[in-house]
Amino acid sequence: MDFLAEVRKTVEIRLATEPLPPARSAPLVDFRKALGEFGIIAEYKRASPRGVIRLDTPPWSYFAQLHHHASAFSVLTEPFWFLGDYRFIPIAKIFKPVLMKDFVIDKRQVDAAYGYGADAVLVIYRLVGRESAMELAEYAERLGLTPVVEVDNVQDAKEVATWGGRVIIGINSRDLKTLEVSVQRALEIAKALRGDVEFIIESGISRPEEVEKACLLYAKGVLIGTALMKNPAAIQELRH
Ligand code: IGP
Repeated sequence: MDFLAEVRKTVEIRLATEPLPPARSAPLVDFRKALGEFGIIAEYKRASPRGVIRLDTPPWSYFAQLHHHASAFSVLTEPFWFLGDYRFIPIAKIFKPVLMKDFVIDKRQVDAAYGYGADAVLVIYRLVGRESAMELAEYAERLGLTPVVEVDNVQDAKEVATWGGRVIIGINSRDLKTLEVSVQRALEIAKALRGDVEFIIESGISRPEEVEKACLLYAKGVLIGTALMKNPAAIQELRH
Protein backbone atom coordinates (compact mmCIF):
# COMPACT_ATOMS: atom_id res chain seq x y z
CA MET A 1 0.00 0.00 0.00
CA ASP A 2 1.39 3.43 -0.84
CA PHE A 3 1.94 6.11 1.76
CA LEU A 4 -1.06 8.27 0.87
CA ALA A 5 -3.43 5.32 0.90
CA GLU A 6 -2.10 4.25 4.28
CA VAL A 7 -2.21 7.70 5.83
CA ARG A 8 -5.83 8.04 4.73
CA LYS A 9 -6.79 5.00 6.81
CA THR A 10 -5.31 6.48 9.97
CA VAL A 11 -6.95 9.86 9.29
CA GLU A 12 -10.31 8.08 9.19
CA ILE A 13 -9.57 6.50 12.57
CA ARG A 14 -8.47 9.85 13.98
CA LEU A 15 -11.69 11.43 12.75
CA ALA A 16 -13.71 8.81 14.57
CA THR A 17 -11.81 9.13 17.84
CA GLU A 18 -10.47 12.68 18.20
CA PRO A 19 -12.40 15.04 20.46
CA LEU A 20 -13.99 18.16 19.00
CA PRO A 21 -11.58 21.08 18.57
CA PRO A 22 -11.70 23.96 21.04
CA ALA A 23 -13.55 27.17 20.20
CA ARG A 24 -11.14 29.56 18.53
CA SER A 25 -9.71 32.29 20.70
CA ALA A 26 -6.68 33.34 18.57
CA PRO A 27 -7.03 36.30 16.18
CA LEU A 28 -7.30 35.38 12.51
CA VAL A 29 -4.77 36.97 10.19
CA ASP A 30 -4.40 37.04 6.42
CA PHE A 31 -1.72 34.42 5.74
CA ARG A 32 -0.96 35.73 2.24
CA LYS A 33 -0.36 39.22 3.58
CA ALA A 34 1.85 37.80 6.32
CA LEU A 35 4.24 36.51 3.64
CA GLY A 36 4.77 40.04 2.35
CA GLU A 37 6.74 40.27 -0.89
CA PHE A 38 8.49 37.01 -0.17
CA GLY A 39 8.57 35.07 3.06
CA ILE A 40 10.19 32.06 4.64
CA ILE A 41 7.73 29.66 6.26
CA ALA A 42 9.59 27.61 8.87
CA GLU A 43 8.08 24.20 9.54
CA TYR A 44 8.02 22.36 12.86
CA LYS A 45 8.37 18.70 11.89
CA ARG A 46 9.82 16.21 14.36
CA ALA A 47 9.67 13.20 12.05
CA SER A 48 8.59 12.13 8.58
CA PRO A 49 7.86 8.78 6.89
CA ARG A 50 11.65 8.54 6.43
CA GLY A 51 12.20 8.54 10.19
CA VAL A 52 12.87 10.83 13.10
CA ILE A 53 14.28 14.24 12.17
CA ARG A 54 14.82 15.73 15.60
CA LEU A 55 13.20 15.27 19.00
CA ASP A 56 15.42 17.46 21.13
CA THR A 57 13.98 20.76 19.94
CA PRO A 58 10.79 21.45 21.86
CA PRO A 59 8.23 23.56 20.00
CA TRP A 60 8.60 26.69 22.10
CA SER A 61 12.34 27.01 21.60
CA TYR A 62 12.05 26.31 17.87
CA PHE A 63 9.46 29.02 17.34
CA ALA A 64 11.22 31.45 19.67
CA GLN A 65 14.51 31.01 17.81
CA LEU A 66 13.03 31.47 14.36
CA HIS A 67 10.30 34.07 14.65
CA HIS A 68 12.55 37.04 13.98
CA HIS A 69 13.47 35.66 10.57
CA ALA A 70 10.44 33.64 9.47
CA SER A 71 7.27 35.26 8.11
CA ALA A 72 5.08 32.38 9.25
CA PHE A 73 5.21 28.89 10.72
CA SER A 74 4.01 25.59 9.33
CA VAL A 75 3.07 23.01 11.92
CA LEU A 76 2.75 19.29 11.29
CA THR A 77 -0.23 17.92 13.20
CA GLU A 78 -0.26 14.35 11.85
CA PRO A 79 0.69 12.17 14.85
CA PHE A 80 1.79 8.79 13.50
CA TRP A 81 4.34 9.50 10.76
CA PHE A 82 5.25 13.07 11.66
CA LEU A 83 4.90 12.97 15.47
CA GLY A 84 2.72 16.05 15.12
CA ASP A 85 0.11 17.41 17.46
CA TYR A 86 -2.68 19.99 17.13
CA ARG A 87 -1.41 21.53 20.36
CA PHE A 88 1.72 22.78 18.59
CA ILE A 89 -0.48 25.26 16.69
CA PRO A 90 -1.29 27.60 19.62
CA ILE A 91 2.40 27.60 20.60
CA ALA A 92 3.50 28.68 17.10
CA LYS A 93 0.65 31.19 16.94
CA ILE A 94 2.06 33.10 19.91
CA PHE A 95 4.82 34.19 17.54
CA LYS A 96 3.55 34.17 13.95
CA PRO A 97 0.69 33.23 11.60
CA VAL A 98 0.34 29.46 11.25
CA LEU A 99 -0.27 26.96 8.45
CA MET A 100 -1.66 23.62 9.64
CA LYS A 101 -0.07 20.72 7.77
CA ASP A 102 -1.97 17.48 7.86
CA PHE A 103 -3.64 15.04 5.52
CA VAL A 104 -6.98 16.78 5.28
CA ILE A 105 -9.77 14.67 3.81
CA ASP A 106 -12.72 16.01 5.79
CA LYS A 107 -14.15 19.39 6.78
CA ARG A 108 -13.82 18.47 10.44
CA GLN A 109 -10.05 18.73 10.05
CA VAL A 110 -10.50 22.25 8.68
CA ASP A 111 -12.60 22.96 11.78
CA ALA A 112 -9.66 21.70 13.86
CA ALA A 113 -7.27 24.07 12.04
CA TYR A 114 -9.66 26.90 12.80
CA GLY A 115 -10.33 25.93 16.42
CA TYR A 116 -6.68 25.46 17.39
CA GLY A 117 -5.85 28.86 15.89
CA ALA A 118 -4.26 28.30 12.47
CA ASP A 119 -4.59 30.96 9.74
CA ALA A 120 -4.02 28.63 6.78
CA VAL A 121 -4.63 24.97 6.09
CA LEU A 122 -2.98 22.57 3.66
CA VAL A 123 -5.12 20.68 1.14
CA ILE A 124 -3.25 18.03 -0.85
CA TYR A 125 -4.71 17.78 -4.35
CA ARG A 126 -3.34 14.32 -4.99
CA LEU A 127 -4.74 12.97 -1.72
CA VAL A 128 -8.38 13.96 -2.26
CA GLY A 129 -8.76 14.76 -5.98
CA ARG A 130 -10.13 17.86 -7.72
CA GLU A 131 -13.70 17.93 -6.39
CA SER A 132 -12.88 17.44 -2.72
CA ALA A 133 -9.84 19.69 -2.88
CA MET A 134 -12.06 22.46 -4.23
CA GLU A 135 -14.73 21.86 -1.60
CA LEU A 136 -12.22 21.80 1.25
CA ALA A 137 -10.53 24.98 -0.04
CA GLU A 138 -13.90 26.74 -0.29
CA TYR A 139 -14.86 25.62 3.19
CA ALA A 140 -11.55 26.88 4.61
CA GLU A 141 -12.10 30.25 2.93
CA ARG A 142 -15.59 30.50 4.35
CA LEU A 143 -14.04 30.22 7.82
CA GLY A 144 -11.54 32.93 6.89
CA LEU A 145 -8.58 30.56 6.53
CA THR A 146 -6.17 30.64 3.59
CA PRO A 147 -6.17 27.34 1.71
CA VAL A 148 -2.72 26.22 0.58
CA VAL A 149 -3.44 23.69 -2.15
CA GLU A 150 -0.50 21.40 -2.72
CA VAL A 151 0.38 20.08 -6.17
CA ASP A 152 3.36 18.28 -7.64
CA ASN A 153 2.80 18.63 -11.39
CA VAL A 154 2.07 21.34 -13.99
CA GLN A 155 -1.36 20.06 -14.92
CA ASP A 156 -2.73 20.18 -11.37
CA ALA A 157 -1.00 23.51 -10.72
CA LYS A 158 -2.68 25.07 -13.78
CA GLU A 159 -6.05 23.68 -12.71
CA VAL A 160 -5.77 25.14 -9.18
CA ALA A 161 -4.59 28.45 -10.68
CA THR A 162 -8.08 28.88 -12.18
CA TRP A 163 -9.85 28.63 -8.80
CA GLY A 164 -9.25 32.21 -7.75
CA GLY A 165 -10.24 33.29 -4.27
CA ARG A 166 -7.56 33.35 -1.63
CA VAL A 167 -5.94 30.07 -2.60
CA ILE A 168 -2.15 29.82 -2.48
CA ILE A 169 -0.63 27.03 -4.56
CA GLY A 170 1.96 24.96 -2.72
CA ILE A 171 4.33 23.46 -5.28
CA ASN A 172 5.82 20.42 -3.61
CA SER A 173 9.27 19.24 -4.65
CA ARG A 174 8.45 15.92 -3.04
CA ASP A 175 6.47 13.42 -5.05
CA LEU A 176 4.10 12.11 -2.38
CA LYS A 177 3.85 8.70 -4.03
CA THR A 178 7.57 7.94 -4.24
CA LEU A 179 8.69 10.51 -1.61
CA GLU A 180 11.45 11.49 -4.04
CA VAL A 181 12.51 15.17 -3.94
CA SER A 182 13.51 17.46 -6.81
CA VAL A 183 13.61 21.21 -6.18
CA GLN A 184 14.46 21.62 -9.86
CA ARG A 185 11.15 20.03 -10.85
CA ALA A 186 9.25 22.34 -8.49
CA LEU A 187 10.98 25.33 -10.07
CA GLU A 188 9.93 24.09 -13.54
CA ILE A 189 6.32 23.98 -12.36
CA ALA A 190 6.72 27.51 -10.99
CA LYS A 191 7.98 28.65 -14.40
CA ALA A 192 4.89 27.23 -16.06
CA LEU A 193 2.72 29.38 -13.76
CA ARG A 194 4.58 32.52 -14.89
CA GLY A 195 3.80 34.40 -11.69
CA ASP A 196 0.10 34.73 -12.64
CA VAL A 197 -1.00 33.21 -9.37
CA GLU A 198 0.29 33.17 -5.81
CA PHE A 199 2.42 30.16 -4.97
CA ILE A 200 5.07 28.92 -2.60
CA ILE A 201 7.71 26.23 -3.10
CA GLU A 202 7.85 23.45 -0.51
CA SER A 203 10.24 20.63 0.45
CA GLY A 204 13.90 19.81 0.03
CA ILE A 205 15.10 23.40 0.29
CA SER A 206 18.38 23.84 2.15
CA ARG A 207 20.51 26.25 0.10
CA PRO A 208 20.36 30.04 -0.36
CA GLU A 209 20.53 29.60 -4.17
CA GLU A 210 17.28 27.63 -4.06
CA VAL A 211 15.55 30.36 -2.06
CA GLU A 212 16.89 32.93 -4.50
CA LYS A 213 15.65 31.00 -7.54
CA ALA A 214 12.16 30.66 -6.04
CA CYS A 215 12.12 34.40 -5.41
CA LEU A 216 13.18 35.17 -8.99
CA LEU A 217 10.31 33.04 -10.27
CA TYR A 218 7.87 35.24 -8.29
CA ALA A 219 7.11 32.74 -5.54
CA LYS A 220 5.43 34.32 -2.50
CA GLY A 221 7.75 32.28 -0.35
CA VAL A 222 9.42 29.00 0.46
CA LEU A 223 8.52 26.43 3.08
CA ILE A 224 11.46 24.82 4.84
CA GLY A 225 11.23 22.01 7.38
CA THR A 226 14.08 19.53 7.75
CA ALA A 227 16.94 21.98 7.17
CA LEU A 228 15.66 24.34 9.89
CA MET A 229 14.78 21.57 12.34
CA LYS A 230 18.35 20.34 12.05
CA ASN A 231 19.85 23.82 12.26
CA PRO A 232 17.52 26.74 13.06
CA ALA A 233 20.42 29.21 12.75
CA ALA A 234 20.65 28.36 9.03
CA ILE A 235 17.69 30.68 8.39
CA GLN A 236 20.06 33.65 8.49
CA GLU A 237 21.99 32.44 5.43
CA LEU A 238 18.82 31.32 3.66
CA ARG A 239 17.35 34.81 3.72
CA HIS A 240 18.86 36.96 1.06
C1 IGP B 1 8.91 20.59 4.28
P1 IGP B 1 11.39 19.69 4.01
O1 IGP B 1 12.02 18.86 2.95
O2 IGP B 1 11.94 21.10 4.08
O3 IGP B 1 11.41 19.04 5.34
O4 IGP B 1 9.85 19.80 3.58
C2 IGP B 1 7.48 20.35 3.76
O5 IGP B 1 7.41 20.77 2.45
C3 IGP B 1 7.06 18.89 3.89
O6 IGP B 1 7.07 18.59 5.24
C4 IGP B 1 5.69 18.61 3.29
C5 IGP B 1 4.64 17.83 3.86
C6 IGP B 1 3.61 17.85 2.92
C7 IGP B 1 4.47 17.15 5.04
C8 IGP B 1 5.25 19.01 2.09
N1 IGP B 1 3.99 18.58 1.86
C9 IGP B 1 2.39 17.20 3.15
C10 IGP B 1 3.26 16.52 5.27
C11 IGP B 1 2.25 16.56 4.35
